[in-house]
Amino acid sequence: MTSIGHISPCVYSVLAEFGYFSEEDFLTEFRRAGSPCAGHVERTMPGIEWNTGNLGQGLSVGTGICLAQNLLDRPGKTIVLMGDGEQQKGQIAEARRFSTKFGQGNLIGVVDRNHLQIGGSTEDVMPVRVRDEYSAAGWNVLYVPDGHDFQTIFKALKRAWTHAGLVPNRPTVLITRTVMGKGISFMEDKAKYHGAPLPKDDAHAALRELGQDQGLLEMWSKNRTEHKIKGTNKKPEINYPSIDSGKPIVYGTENKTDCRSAYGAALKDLAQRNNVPGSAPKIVGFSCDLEGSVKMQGFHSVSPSTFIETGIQEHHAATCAGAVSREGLATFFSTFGVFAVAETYNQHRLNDLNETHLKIVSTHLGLDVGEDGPTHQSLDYVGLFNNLFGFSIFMPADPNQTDRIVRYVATNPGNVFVGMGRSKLSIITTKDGKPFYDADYVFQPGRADWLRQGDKATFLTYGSATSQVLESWSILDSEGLSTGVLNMASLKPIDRESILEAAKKGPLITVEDHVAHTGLGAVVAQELVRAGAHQQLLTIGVTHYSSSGKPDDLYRLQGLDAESIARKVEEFLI
Ligand SMILES: Cc1ncc(C[n+]2csc(CCOP(=O)(O)OP(=O)(O)O)c2C)c(N)n1
Repeated sequence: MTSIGHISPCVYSVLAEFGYFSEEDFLTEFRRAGSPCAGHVERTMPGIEWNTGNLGQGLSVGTGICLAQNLLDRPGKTIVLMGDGEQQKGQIAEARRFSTKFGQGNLIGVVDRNHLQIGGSTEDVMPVRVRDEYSAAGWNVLYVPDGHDFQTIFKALKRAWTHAGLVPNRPTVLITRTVMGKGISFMEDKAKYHGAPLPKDDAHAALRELGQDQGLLEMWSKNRTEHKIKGTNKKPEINYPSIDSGKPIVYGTENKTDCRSAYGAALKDLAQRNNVPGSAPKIVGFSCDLEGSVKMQGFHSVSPSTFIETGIQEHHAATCAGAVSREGLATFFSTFGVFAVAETYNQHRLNDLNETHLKIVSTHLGLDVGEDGPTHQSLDYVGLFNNLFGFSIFMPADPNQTDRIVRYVATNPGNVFVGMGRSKLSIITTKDGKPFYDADYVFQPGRADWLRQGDKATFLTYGSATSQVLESWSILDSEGLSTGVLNMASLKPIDRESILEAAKKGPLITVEDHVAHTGLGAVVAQELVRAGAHQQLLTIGVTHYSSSGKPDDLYRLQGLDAESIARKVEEFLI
């Protein structure tokens, strides 16, 4: 595992040497459009298992692989190569603690201690006491004074591998002292050569010092110009377990329940069926010190060894969980919306590039968070996850739909964001008062549900807002205004056909507990324009940061309560 993705020329050279691909492929395609041979190591190339480049995430990936190895009783060790400037990243400190807590004797870190980074000396840019920090986190620390001497490196690696004389069940790090640019006198220890291609004269001088043929440079330049990019990407294999989805839990209309409790109950049931004592587990759950709030206690109690408490280390948890999800384990990552979405967006982006199968189930979304106030009211989850090409977005409208969605995502590979609010909700019913999402309901991505039919206009909504909209529908219905209600629980993929079907009937009204201009309203507007459908659209959502307070009061202040929605719709339609 190479955490410093920018050393791709070095990694590709070694892989070419070992026959993973030809030297020709590497030297003619490196960093060129359409080629898998990217500027930072990417798993499109044979021999690479994880795309990196965003520094600080690789150690978390290594801990994830080790965790899966230990849970599945798989032999082997994971070696993570890191830079010394990279040690400035906070996520590495998170990963260090995690690895110690989980007794990862199968993890070996290697730090390339060249004391240089882009801006110059690591001591000037931002000093880090690398050895002390690993030691303080409980790691075995081996110092390699000459990181250019293969025998010394080999001995240290062997010792780390066999754990000879080291504290057992603890990860080990090798701090290897190196000199950047080693072997080319004028480049040694000079930060200005970091990441910059050599001017032609310098390149010739370097070849001379290395005793290489001077014609090499021109030859490969010519080869590159003449070469046609083949663009042959390695096809990554999907490693996802077969999961028994169990039987749906149906919540009756007599009580209000929160979606997060329904998530907790479904996850516990899935664990009981799939994590059977005596055989390899299939489901893992990550929490970031919010086990009770995200309702993971049931899962924890029935599957303690696969309940992974990471502490308040969301960046690490997001990456580590992503890595675990690629190792044949259905992996859930749960925390509040602000931490599961905005706080860890870049980690999820890199997970997505790595085609993980992460199930982010986020509670506490929207103004529905209530009294915790604006810092905790996540309002951008649809907008942000809509940027990540591989992620699906599902927002259940009630506990019954939550149960089915959680079972669906557990049984299917791929990255998904499942979001919910905090409050207890009424069960969504049919017009005659029966649970709409009953035992026969099967969740289908890309399919919206007509909760109510009407001919003057259609509401499009999802998640916690659905209950408000159904109340608005009743108000308008009692006043003789016939509207339809579409529950768009699958926001990505979106049900284009239902949107256009609704647009044929009359104006559309989107209602959401989300920033009004980046959520469903924006998606629907795009779909209408794309299809050339001429229809009016009213977007109702959150328009400014709110305050603390009861969700109903916060909704009222932003015109998102049932009465205000009904009045806005009347005004809009008249
Ligand atoms: C999160 C992040 N910030 C900034 C960069 C840009 N960057 C690429 S390499 C580098 C310096 C890395 O220094 P170090 O870890 O010491 O590696 P080395 O100097 O040995 O190449 C930086 C800042 C990045 N890739 N990722």
